[in-house]
Amino acid sequence: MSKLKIALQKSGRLSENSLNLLRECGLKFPNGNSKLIASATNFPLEILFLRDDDIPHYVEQQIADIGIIGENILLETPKQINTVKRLGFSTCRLSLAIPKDQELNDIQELNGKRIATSYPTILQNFFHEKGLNNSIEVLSGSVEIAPSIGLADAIFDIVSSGSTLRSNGLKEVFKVMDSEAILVSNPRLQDSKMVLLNKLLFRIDAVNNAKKFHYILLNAPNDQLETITNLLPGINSPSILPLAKPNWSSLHSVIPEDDLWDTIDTLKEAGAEGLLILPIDKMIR
Ligand code: PRT
Ligand code: ZN
Repeated sequence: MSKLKIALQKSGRLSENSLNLLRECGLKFPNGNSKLIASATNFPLEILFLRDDDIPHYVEQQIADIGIIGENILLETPKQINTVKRLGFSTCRLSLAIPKDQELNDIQELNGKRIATSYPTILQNFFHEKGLNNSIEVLSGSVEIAPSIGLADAIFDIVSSGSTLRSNGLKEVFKVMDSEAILVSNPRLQDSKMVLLNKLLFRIDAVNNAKKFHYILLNAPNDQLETITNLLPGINSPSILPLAKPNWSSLHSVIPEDDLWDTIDTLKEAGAEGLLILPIDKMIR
């Protein structure tokens, strides 16, 4: 049977998260990525370890069928490949930054300034949209030193915690876009590979849905069950089991991660007691 080939970053900010996702999907493969190619032992999948910038080209040329990259890479060098799923890890933003002792009240004030970046296409598109005319200094790395050495007035770069900007005397003044890891695919996959991709996507959804919810068990007086059920509708509806204590029940459901603590407060006010919140490993709706 033909194997689905996935291109992953060999070493960098996407590598560990990408491999972890595959592991959470139940795939087993040799540890360590010192080799350039590895095969899963329990799924027809071959992993190619590459530099992230090369992945879109390999997927477009069908050397790899699918790949995991930062969204920013694809926007910078668009290719004939499909974005199949947003993966929610290796998140960052691409922002404009200026020396910290300067002020910028309006983005229009950047007009005519020199901006250093490794992402000229994204930046040019943004300037075009805003009607700005700037000269762009394209650098392949260490963009943040450009203002201090007199190469540029501002920079456009990836920001995560912001500490690189701060330690180079810069401050973020405008976020142009957010980015996260995405799963991309060649648009012309054979049917047999499509079956494998769909199988993998099903597992990724189960893993990612599980991260958005917790399992909750609680006890409540029967006269409060309706209120509590409305607060915890669960996947379909909660399970309710009678307790040995008269007129009390145990309710099992799922609770979204997003407003976990606010919901817990409301549940307590509604009379819930003995709440247990547990992680979910996989969730299939
Ligand atoms: O060697 P290879 O070409 O494969 O890797 P790379 O060095 O080009 O990429 P890598 O590993 O640095 O980043 C891969 C992808 O991770 C990027 O394309 C982004 O989509 C995403 N990502 C998430 C980041 C960051 N966070 C990040 N913080 N990419 C880069 N950075 C850098 C940024 O360039 C800046 O130098 O980290 C610094 C800023 O970090 P903070 O935390 O100080 O703000
Ligand atoms: Zn790279």
